[in-house]
Amino acid sequence: MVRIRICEESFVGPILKDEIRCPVHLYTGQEAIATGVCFALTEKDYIFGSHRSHGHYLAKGGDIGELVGEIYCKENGCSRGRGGSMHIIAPQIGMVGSAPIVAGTIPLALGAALASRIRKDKRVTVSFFGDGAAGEGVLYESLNFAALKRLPIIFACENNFYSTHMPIRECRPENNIFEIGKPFCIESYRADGNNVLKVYEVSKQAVGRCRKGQGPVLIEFVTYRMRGHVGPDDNIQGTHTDIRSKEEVEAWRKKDPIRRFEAFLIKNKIFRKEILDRIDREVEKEVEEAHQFAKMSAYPNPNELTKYVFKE
Ligand SMILES: Cc1ncc(C[n+]2csc(CCOP(=O)(O)OP(=O)(O)O)c2C)c(N)n1
Ligand SMILES: [Mg+2]
Repeated sequence: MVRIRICEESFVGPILKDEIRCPVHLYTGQEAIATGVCFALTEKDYIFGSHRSHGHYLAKGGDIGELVGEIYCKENGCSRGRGGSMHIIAPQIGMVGSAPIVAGTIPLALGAALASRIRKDKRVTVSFFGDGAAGEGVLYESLNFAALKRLPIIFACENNFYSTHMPIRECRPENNIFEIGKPFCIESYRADGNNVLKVYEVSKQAVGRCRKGQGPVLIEFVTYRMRGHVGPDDNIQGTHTDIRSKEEVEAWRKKDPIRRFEAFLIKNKIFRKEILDRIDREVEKEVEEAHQFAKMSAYPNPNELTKYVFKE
């Protein structure tokens, strides 16, 4: 969680200075979800992300230098600088890909789960998406198909109450995303997405069900993003108080998943504060090195624009 947080926050300065030019959707505040879910998976399992997927990539074990390289659109990035922040991929560790078409990766995840079912390889696939994707028809088609074929897939919805600047109360009559699995007879849960232990607990249970061939699971993780929807040009600092009141943001700041887990660790004498501080220093160094790695690299050669494009 600390690695994700410090890495995400390290982009704010370069975004505001226009050194990072692609749209960047920061995951600050939602770290417990990627971390808790991926901790319940093995390296062989698959995950698919969305436009806000740096955290998913890192939690699955993606290389931090290649992530930062990609966000600077450099040749040494994980998509060789062709994708930028919203096209993050590391198939070697099961991060099969992310893409910004809202709900667009859900049917891709479904296909991966179907492949696992056919191959009997026991892999579990997680599809991460936001509350906004719950307004897209393809999610419901995918739920139906997954249930019908009892596919080993977890639909992980990160409900942060906003889809760009649209509050969920303006686009759903009830804030009840976890209930959408029920008409398809899909085991469905709602969990506190800012409590990493709760996220892990429910994910472990869901992974167990999928592994045993008991069919798909839908989990709604309730959370909040601490930054604006997107940078560099759209309120990266999260201060659109006309959309999200200061009181609302402050109330969620008190539920910060990292601070909460740190308090738990200290209270239960698992870690001392000095150890937590040392982790912060180590990660800051690692992130600094990742930025150096990114800056060292060239931009992709324009003549090689279509080098990795699929051709028949
Ligand atoms: C099909 C489609 N419609 C609209 C957009 C524009 N868009 C980009 S992100 C976004 C909001 C997504 O909200 P949510 O799924 O809740 O994810 P969050 O940004 O909160 O993580 C929208 C509408 C898009 N990328 N794709
Ligand atoms: Mg959202």
